[in-house]
Amino acid sequence: MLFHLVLMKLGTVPPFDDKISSEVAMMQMTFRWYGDDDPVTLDHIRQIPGMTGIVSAIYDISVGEAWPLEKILELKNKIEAKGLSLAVIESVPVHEDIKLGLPTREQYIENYKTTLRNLGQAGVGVVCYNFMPVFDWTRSVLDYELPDGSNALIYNEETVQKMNPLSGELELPGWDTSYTKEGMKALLEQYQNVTEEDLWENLRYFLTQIIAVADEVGVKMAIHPDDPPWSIFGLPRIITCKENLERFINLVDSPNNGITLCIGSLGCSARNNMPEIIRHFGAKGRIHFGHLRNVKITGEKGFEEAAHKSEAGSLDMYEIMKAFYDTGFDGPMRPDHGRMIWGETGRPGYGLYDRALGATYLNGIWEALEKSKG
Ligand SMILES: [Mn+2]
Repeated sequence: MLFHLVLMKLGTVPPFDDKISSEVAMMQMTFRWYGDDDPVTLDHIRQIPGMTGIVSAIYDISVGEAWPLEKILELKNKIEAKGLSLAVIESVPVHEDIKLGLPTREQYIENYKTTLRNLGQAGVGVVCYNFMPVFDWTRSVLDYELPDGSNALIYNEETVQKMNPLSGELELPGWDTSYTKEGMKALLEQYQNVTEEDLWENLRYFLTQIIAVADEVGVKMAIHPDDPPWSIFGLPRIITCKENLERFINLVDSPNNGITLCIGSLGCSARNNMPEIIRHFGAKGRIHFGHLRNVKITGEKGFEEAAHKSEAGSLDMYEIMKAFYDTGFDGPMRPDHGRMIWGETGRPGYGLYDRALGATYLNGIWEALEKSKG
């Protein structure tokens, strides 16, 4: 600032020229933060070049309960005190009774609406969620050693298939361990007769009510694709490919019924052409949040998470970022899972260093796209 003032005196810099002037709306680079228990702190995150937004959630409220406004404001204030913004809530989890279509879903849907109203009141613009039965993201190994000595998450279908989900002895990483063995068994049994079509219908029922509230309070809902995008243990999975995403956005035709475009989730299936999918849904204005990660496809249903740079995996990150850019993406985006490098330990996929490198790389591509648009 001092330097700037001196130059002003010399007459080489016009006053007030430091505001960002750009004709296109700006993508916002964000970083996922797991709250006060996260070994990665807001002080770390704010030092990443170009980082302005936080993706977080409230973690001490049971799934299905409404989030009180005071707790949301407390989170927001904590983030803003560090000069960052609360850009996205990831996630507001959907109770299993809603996915199962049980009569008890009504109360959980009401609670979800209350949460959305409170988030809207707090000024949160985007909410990420998923509709995967029982299991969230699934991997077979969390600390697979890559040739360079770094560790990454990988998925091997054989390893996953060897597990019996009804044995009550599930040991795969990344799964909700809050279920008792009996609870998990009972839950899986409830899904025995739930078909993909049933899940679609239960999703439609949920969305019809939720999107009406999102419209009312101005919150963009962004469903996260299933990860990986195929069925595990015979459980239905539906947010898996372009065709199904098209069906999804037509369930409720509102701009607030949108997508978290997670490159690494959809992109670990070779049949998903990521730049094409981004261009298609970006042109319709339905992509509200971007998750950027590279994966190396190792088989029909196998992959290793990789460093963000294109050559490290199977996805062309330049073409992917260009698709976001060309379709005028102006929402939040974040580096997704990173490897563990430089001896860092912590939450698998969510260390500081590799995600920070990813953010910087992605920002670099974006700047080059902007400056070369001619
Ligand atoms: Mn993701």
